[in-house]
Amino acid sequence: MPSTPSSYLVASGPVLCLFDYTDGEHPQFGCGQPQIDNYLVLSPETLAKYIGDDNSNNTIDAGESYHLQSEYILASPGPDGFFTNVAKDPKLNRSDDILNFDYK
Ligand SMILES: [Ca+2]
Ligand SMILES: [Ca+2]
Repeated sequence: MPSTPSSYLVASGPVLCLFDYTDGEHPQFGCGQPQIDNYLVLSPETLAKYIGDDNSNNTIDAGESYHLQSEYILASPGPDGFFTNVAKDPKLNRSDDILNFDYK
């Protein structure tokens, strides 16, 4: 029986994914966890939440909505200068990040 490849909404490396989070890495520092915590890096978990993964299982399930309206993502950290970290703000209530789609 052939195995089914893993697939994710947001990932990087040898997996099937819609969005490779390394595309948004910091040009000087990369996108590991220390960089996500300290620099202008949008974490894969936060990006998945913005896209519509409300239960954080990295897929769009029944009852969730895919928020993108184009084939690309434009993201700005907004006036505070940092991307929201969904681990610290699970409902994104305090986020001032700006994206090219409505995520709320
Ligand atoms: Ca989900
Ligand atoms: Ca922000």
